[in-house]
Amino acid sequence: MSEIFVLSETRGRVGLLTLNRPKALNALNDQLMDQLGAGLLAFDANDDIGCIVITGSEKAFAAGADIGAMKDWSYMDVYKTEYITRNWETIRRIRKPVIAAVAGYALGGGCELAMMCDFILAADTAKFGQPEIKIGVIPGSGGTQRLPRAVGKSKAMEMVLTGRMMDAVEAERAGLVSRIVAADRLLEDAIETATVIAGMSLPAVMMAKESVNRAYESSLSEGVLFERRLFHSCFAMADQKEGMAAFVEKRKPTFKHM
Ligand code: CO8
Repeated sequence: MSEIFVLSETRGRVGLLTLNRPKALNALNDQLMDQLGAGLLAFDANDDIGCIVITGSEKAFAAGADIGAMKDWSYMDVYKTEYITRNWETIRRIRKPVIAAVAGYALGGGCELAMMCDFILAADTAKFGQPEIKIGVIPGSGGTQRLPRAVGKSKAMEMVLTGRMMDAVEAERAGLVSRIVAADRLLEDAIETATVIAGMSLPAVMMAKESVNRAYESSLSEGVLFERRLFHSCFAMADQKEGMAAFVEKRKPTFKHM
């Protein structure tokens, strides 16, 4: 039986996935990425889950793709089988919100994984970086694309070219993370935030996620049009009727997630 590298549990309507390869600072090997993908897909398909949190350990969210596993690969191994990339794309198919709760190192593929999540909550101990250049390669899972979009070209370029890390304060200032919390509060805070999201109307949450993501992949006018179409479709939802009626009647809404 293969080792369990990702722990999966639920906290109310929140699905929690914990990367669990402590001896290698959660280096992301193929088995771990398969297990993470399976955990994400299971929560996405589970009607009782409204938001997902991915976290690591106190010392590392993930220190990158597994260098030991990659070191002897040839170009043909990588090109023909897409061996290292095939299971990194699963997270992009997840329609419910995914929060990265990052303490310690988020480096290389670990930083890329955090950036693939919908937003990042950082412990004050978090350190982000794309150090691939130091081992003779470049980021391979979106780092050169998502980092400039998050922090701007100049800072992204410096980080990718030098491999230097940024601490939580710099990451927050640059817009990479939504918020910094004390390390001993990170998981609690992430679950609290996820619980707030999971208490909203699920279809509205899914539409909001889809629409914000569209901002990255289209012109402003196309994005605004996309948002407007989704906004219009909210008026076909029972949760819109309930949410607005509850506001007018000065009570809490009871969403049916439909
Ligand atoms: N891969 C494999 N093992 C690792 C990795 C890694 N990325 N990072 C740490 N480890 C292992 C170490 O080898 C060590 O194992 P052992 O105890 O058996 O020797 C253990 O974790 C602890 O690490 P250290 O002793 O080095 O701990 P330190 O506290 O001294 O240092 C650092 C921590 C600074 C994080 C250091 O471990 C480090 O620099 N790690 C490598 C960081 C790095 O270069 N990451 C980028 C990897 S390449 C990449 O991610 C490409 C992504 C492309 C995605 C492709 C798929 C689509």
